[in-house]
Amino acid sequence: MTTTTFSPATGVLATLNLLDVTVGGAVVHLRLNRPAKRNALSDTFIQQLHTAMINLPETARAAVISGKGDHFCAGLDLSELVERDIGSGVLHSRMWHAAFDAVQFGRVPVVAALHGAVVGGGLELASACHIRVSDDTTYFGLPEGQRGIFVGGGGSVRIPRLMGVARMTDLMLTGRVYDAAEGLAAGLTQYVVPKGTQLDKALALAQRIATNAPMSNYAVMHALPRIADQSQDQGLMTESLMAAVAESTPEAQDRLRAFLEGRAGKVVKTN
Ligand code: 1HE
Repeated sequence: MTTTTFSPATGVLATLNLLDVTVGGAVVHLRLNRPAKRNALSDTFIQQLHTAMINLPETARAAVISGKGDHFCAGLDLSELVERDIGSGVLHSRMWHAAFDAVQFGRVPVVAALHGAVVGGGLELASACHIRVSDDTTYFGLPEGQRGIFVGGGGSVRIPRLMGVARMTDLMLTGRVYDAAEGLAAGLTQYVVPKGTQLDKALALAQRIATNAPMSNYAVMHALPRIADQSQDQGLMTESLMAAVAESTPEAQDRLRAFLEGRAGKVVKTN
């Protein structure tokens, strides 16, 4: 159980009705707030998520995204799709890309706290986060095939990087649904915890992440996925540049000195 007190966010974050944003120290908690529609992602919802991600408080060092109600997220709001033409379909998908890029490549690492349905665009959102924590009610699916559509929120780019093309193809072609344990084995989620404890676990991880040096977190968020997309030769060069930037910050030097002087924690096994 987290002991940090969370208070309602101020400024533009307080004006968002589809996201309930609270702040506890260096951690921001964004809760999807449309439980009657299973947190289905309407255009306005996506815009508000984008707005939130680019307006996190200066003091934020990590964020958690969770969902209100019995499910994390039922994906795209299907009621808005029915009459979309080709041009607006492209723009709609690009709007999702911009919002989810703001999650993945924003200022702070984001932990997804998952429960219930994590399907379609809900899985696309979860895959834009940096770490996924699921409780044992969580299930993962990509029902786009049954709805006659395709992923459009970056899922074809991000989800294969977690679970591989073959598994994603299986989910999309057959309508197969993974439970939490299967999601863990496939790489869709990094933690599975007992029912109802996913938010506490996610907040605890976020609090731990928030204690890292910001430039180390930045390197993990921004350099690591790009290096993974580069050739070995280019990746090694990018790594050297990023490493030099991170280790030359005063914060890194203070932390290295603290370890050498016996003032920093040792590496211990935690869950
Ligand atoms: C919705 C949506 C939605 C629920 N768009 N309204 N996503 C899907 O294909 C998943 C569709 N949803 C479901 O399969 C189920 O709703 C759930 C398994 C997630 C939850 O079931 P349940 O029994 O708890 O809820 P429910 O009774 O099905 O839904 C409650 C209400 O939410 C109901 O509305 P109401 O006015 O009748 O109360 C539902 O219509 C509404 N609702 N899900 C709109 N998705 C960028 S491309 C991304 C592509 C995709 O995401 S495709 C996958 C879409």
